[in-house]
Amino acid sequence: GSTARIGIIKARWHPEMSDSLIAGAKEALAACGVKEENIVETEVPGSYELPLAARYMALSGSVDAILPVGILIKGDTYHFEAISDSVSSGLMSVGMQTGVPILFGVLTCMSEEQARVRSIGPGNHGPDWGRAAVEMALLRQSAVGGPKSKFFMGFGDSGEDDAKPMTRPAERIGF
Ligand code: DLZ
Repeated sequence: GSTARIGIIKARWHPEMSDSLIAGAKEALAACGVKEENIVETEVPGSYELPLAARYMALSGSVDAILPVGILIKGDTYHFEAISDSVSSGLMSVGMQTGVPILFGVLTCMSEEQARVRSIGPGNHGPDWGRAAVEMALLRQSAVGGPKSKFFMGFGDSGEDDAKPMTRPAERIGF
């Protein structure tokens, strides 16, 4: 993962659990060799905002894979189902439209207890998501080119003076 650039977007609801998920994901990124300076982090008010933020980040060209992290917990109304459905289909759609891998780091739980078991302690899903992000980042690099062909448009410092529009030589397309 030493060449992988990973974006993490956190939804601010249920912060204790989302922070634990992100800490677990970042431990896995480090174990895979992802450099700290190649991790871009931002946050949004809630899970509903994750797809658009993921789209902005994907279009910035600054990352090879994005891990949106949110926790949705069912309440008394249909709100949970509506948000869960739109967030999951929205994230998939961003990945398909932009070609930047978008992980599904959203817990959709029937109770807070279910969410705690999956976010804090040995059941933390964050490390799995981190490893999956690295695998997909490398898959993308092998398919469309690595960091040197980045098209940098925002989200922090590109880290390169010569950031330029992505070029895709024919020999680099494909697996
Ligand atoms: C409004 C709301 C509610 C009730 N519950 C959650 C939740 O459990 N998890 C979460 O990430 N966000 C929640 N939100 C906020 C919405 O995702 C969204 O941020 C607001 O409706 C503003 O668009």
